Amino acid sequence: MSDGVRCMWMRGGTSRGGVFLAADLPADTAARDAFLLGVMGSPDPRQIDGLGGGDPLTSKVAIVSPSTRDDADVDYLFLQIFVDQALVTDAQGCGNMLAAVGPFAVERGLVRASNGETRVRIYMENTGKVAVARVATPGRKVTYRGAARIDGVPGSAAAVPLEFLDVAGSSCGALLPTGRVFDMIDGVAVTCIDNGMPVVVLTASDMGITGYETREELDANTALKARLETIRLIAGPMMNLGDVSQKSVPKMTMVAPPRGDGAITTRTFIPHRCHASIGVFGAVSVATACLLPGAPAAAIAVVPEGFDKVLLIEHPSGATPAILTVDGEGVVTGAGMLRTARKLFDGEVFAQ
Ligand code: NQM
Repeated sequence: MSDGVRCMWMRGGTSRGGVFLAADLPADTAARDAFLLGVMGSPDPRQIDGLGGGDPLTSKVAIVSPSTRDDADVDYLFLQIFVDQALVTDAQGCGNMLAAVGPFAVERGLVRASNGETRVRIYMENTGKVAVARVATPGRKVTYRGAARIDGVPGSAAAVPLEFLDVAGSSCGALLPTGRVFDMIDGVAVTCIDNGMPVVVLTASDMGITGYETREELDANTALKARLETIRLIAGPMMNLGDVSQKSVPKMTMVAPPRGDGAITTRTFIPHRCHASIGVFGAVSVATACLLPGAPAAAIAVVPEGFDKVLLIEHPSGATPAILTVDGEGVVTGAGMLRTARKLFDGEVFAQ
């Protein structure tokens, strides 16, 4: 048995995973990844010999260190630990685990708490961009208790508002990496977009579904999944992501007209399982696609007026409010989202 490594297990938004100080993990990437696969119990669909939970949304790691940058307090590296493959990827970020990073940084003493609320500037190593998290710190102590609710998480918790600075093209080099608002791939009109997360947005009806199916129904639809993967593998190089067969990006979001008072309904594959809700940067990217004249999503979206817009992105377990700021030309200049987080366990974790 290996020595234990200090780790905080946390829920960030609608995700869950291990949060580590970089200094506590092996410096060698291969040794680090082998250790993390052991922690999660991968590869195994049930992750029975680890803490992973058998779902990509609960098989996540955040690695945090003090930042040497002037514009950030801490650096955050996100790692997706695949469930049923021995794969660890840093090719995507995660805005849900991001919600756990601010509280963690304060708890571990990397950021000094203010009385009331503490701003934590987080450099996201995966994308080279900065986010600002506001952490509730009454009496200079992190609290996870509060009245904020997010769909996909029962109960309420302290709000962790997130603000994203200039995230367009963070993985693909441009908001629209193909230079077009839509492309035809395998006979389907798609928007290849990256406003913080590489996403292929396509209409559910073009894929032969309504877009209102449950996560379980879609996960059982092998023909749909094969078609989505065909499109994804073609889209990857077009989005400057290279061969994406071993990567968790781009995400595949099928959209349909809103059912409730939202802007659009979504079903997202991340990329081989259907998301229980939608990722944070995934939602921001889809919301941005809704604002692009000529994009398939824009044709069915209901978009609010004004320069500061809240687009409710409907998903299988409710809706996620993506906050977008647009300029006079309708170009998205800022984005944000309200999340919550919770400390679940603090201690040492072991891998065989
Ligand atoms: O898009 C899942 C999640 C995510 C990523 C995924 C995320 C984001 O919900 O910023 O949060 O898309 O793999 O945690």
